[in-house]
Amino acid sequence: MSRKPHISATSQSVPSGFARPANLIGSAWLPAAEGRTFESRSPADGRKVVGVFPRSGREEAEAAVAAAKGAYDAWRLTPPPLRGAVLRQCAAVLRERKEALSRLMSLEMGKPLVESRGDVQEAIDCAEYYSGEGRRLFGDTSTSELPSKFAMAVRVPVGVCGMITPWNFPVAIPAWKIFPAILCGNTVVFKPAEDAPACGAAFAAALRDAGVPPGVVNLVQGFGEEVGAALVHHPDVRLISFTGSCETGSLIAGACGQNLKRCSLEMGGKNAQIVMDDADLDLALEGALWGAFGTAGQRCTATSRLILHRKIKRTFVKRLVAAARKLRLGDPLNERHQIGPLVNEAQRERVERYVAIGQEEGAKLLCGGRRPAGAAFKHGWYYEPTIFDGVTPDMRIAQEEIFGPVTAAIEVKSFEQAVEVLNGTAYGLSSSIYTRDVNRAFRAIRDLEAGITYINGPTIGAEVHMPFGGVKNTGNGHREAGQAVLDVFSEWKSVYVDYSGKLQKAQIDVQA
Ligand code: UN1
Repeated sequence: MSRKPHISATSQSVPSGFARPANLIGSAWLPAAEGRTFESRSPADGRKVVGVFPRSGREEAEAAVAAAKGAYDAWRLTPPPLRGAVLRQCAAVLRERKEALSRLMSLEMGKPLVESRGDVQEAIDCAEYYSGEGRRLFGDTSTSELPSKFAMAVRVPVGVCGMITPWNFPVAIPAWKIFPAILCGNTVVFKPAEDAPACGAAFAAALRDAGVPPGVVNLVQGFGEEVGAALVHHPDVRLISFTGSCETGSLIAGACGQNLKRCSLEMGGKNAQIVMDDADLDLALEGALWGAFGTAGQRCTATSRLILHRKIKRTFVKRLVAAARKLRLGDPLNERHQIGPLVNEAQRERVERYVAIGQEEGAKLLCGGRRPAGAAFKHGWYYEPTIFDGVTPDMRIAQEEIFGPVTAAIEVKSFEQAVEVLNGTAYGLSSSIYTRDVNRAFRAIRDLEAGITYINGPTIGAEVHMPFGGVKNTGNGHREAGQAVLDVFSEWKSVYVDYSGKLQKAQIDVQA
């Protein structure tokens, strides 16, 4: 592979130096130690090279951890409002570069431009939200059981954090990990997905240009088994925050468990939208289309099951198929297009395997189930929006995460059965119900086993000031975003100040 960086013609609107083909270690942009590289290619046209990036390993990971460790004390001692001011600058730089970053994203990972803009906006929202946190970062003050004694709990940083992020939200997800982490006083080594290295580099460059001090955020490009594993096993990395597959997440959790490292995982989903017989069907239809086929179904929150009341099922499915057939597939940089390609060949093959499994299991393929024909699609990893009917809850296509534009319609007789089916998978990220009955809506809020429940909205659409994450195999009990993520990126320290001037013994001197 060539070591010379190459930016293709379609990325002309991306300023030079914007997505640097190098690691960021301290203040230096460096190639991989042995000069090894890997390419990032556009999923819309595999002939286009987006850039060539350092294929790093243990040595680069160690250098980045050392830089993060070196920067830690000065950053930890920087007052939080000043750390917040740096985040405000990050928001400003990201806003300035929003269009260029969005174009780079559509080119590199294939989602339509309008969605890429939403991804960058989510990062801007995060930077703004956590910049305000610099003047809060509240702890607790409490009482003491002893006289002339004061008790409080304060947040302290954890140390060096390793961030391992996916390609499907290549700016938003790094942002919602890195911004709260550095606001809390931690320093970071960031390993972007190997399918979105240019986005990772452009994001890291934006942070540096915004004034994040050297070493506070370091970037190491490369593969999970090489860089990711080195971070997970490094004794100076105190925390791993990971978003990705359950298989990788469980390996990370095992290693972190053995090394007594903090670890926050966001993994798969098998999200469902329930449509009851009293629902506004137009609204539910729009929600299902966006939820199932937005980002070509490559979201952890995608609607991969539709749980439909039997009274509306036929009409609903018929209308959904008609609408899905009208979705415009094509180059994600062309604003007319609603669905871009899948991220890479392996992902398309995975989707194809699941479509074959669905057919073998006896589900009825109503539309899609194939690659679109035509010259425009020849060099990209496109796949048509696919709807299965006659799916039963135990089928593999109703149980396993596909991560593509495939949704499975399951018929139910009642609200109770809908809840049971929705809850009947190993995952629990997002859920949705369309109904006009307020009692049912509240029962759904109470009974659906998921980290997120939408009433009369699709399964996608999380906002940055709300906790994000899931139950069961979707996570390991943590939440990202909102106030909740502060509990991931800080430790609680309890402080007792005894101003009585004598030894006082808790539980012994006073028995309440
Ligand atoms: C993901 O699905 O990987 O709610 C993250 C949403 C986005 C975040 C999704 N704001 O769809």
